[in-house]
Amino acid sequence: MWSSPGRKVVTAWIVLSVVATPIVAFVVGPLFPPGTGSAQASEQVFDNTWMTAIVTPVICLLVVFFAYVLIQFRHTGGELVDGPPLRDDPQVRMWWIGLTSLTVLFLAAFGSYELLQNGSGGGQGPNPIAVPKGNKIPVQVIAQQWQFTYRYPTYGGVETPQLVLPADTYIELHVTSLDVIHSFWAYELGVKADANPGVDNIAYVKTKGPRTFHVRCAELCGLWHGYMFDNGRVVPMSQFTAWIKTQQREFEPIAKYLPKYSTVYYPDPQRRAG
Ligand SMILES: [Cu+2]
Repeated sequence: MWSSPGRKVVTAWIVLSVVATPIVAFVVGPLFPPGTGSAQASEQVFDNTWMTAIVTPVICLLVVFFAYVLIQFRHTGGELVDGPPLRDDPQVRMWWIGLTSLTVLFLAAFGSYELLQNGSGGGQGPNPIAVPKGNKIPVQVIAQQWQFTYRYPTYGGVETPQLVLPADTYIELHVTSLDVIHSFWAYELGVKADANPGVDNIAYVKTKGPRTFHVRCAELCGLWHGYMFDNGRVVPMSQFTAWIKTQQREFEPIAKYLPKYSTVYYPDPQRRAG
């Protein structure tokens, strides 16, 4: 079936793939971002590891073939003669179409299935289709130029500039904006959701143990976009309960100036009427 150089390329490809794929799957993959700060973050690392491991043999083939071509067709002074064309080789054609189709279809199915598992940490808009089961604590993320504030509707709608979440708990994030487009990116939690004015963008995340995490705006939103960052904290439930009480007390004086909790806000009173 194969000519001798063809066999050499295939052998080198198989050997390289057999060596490289487990290294990618078990050594490199677990180091991928965003780490294991939440259930969704861990799932993202798992998915990215799998998908990278699957494309590793494809990359190995490119590397081997490139190396083969560089050596085989280097200029030696004599006349370079082209080999017979592969274009009409039915076996090459069958393997090429079969393997590439199988790889792409598998990755599409795997990716779609994983996306629908637990919401994957991404914003799903106002009507999410991947809704995790069980109790969830709603937390509203309000973006504005150039900071985030957070409202806790099940704790009297208190609004605070700090993001504190209880550990080992499902959180339902409602992300919105008061002015221009922003994006709420809680890096270590594997959450990224657009914050658009007039939109209630819902994302789910299941926290793990206590930790701090970074929050950044991930959508160019004006002059101070680069300074729109913050730290959030995941704390034990008892500590969270104590913290939310202090927030309620601290922000009590301004509570009466806040609009009633709503999925979206219009700072312009004329628009609020509509
Ligand atoms: Cu922003």
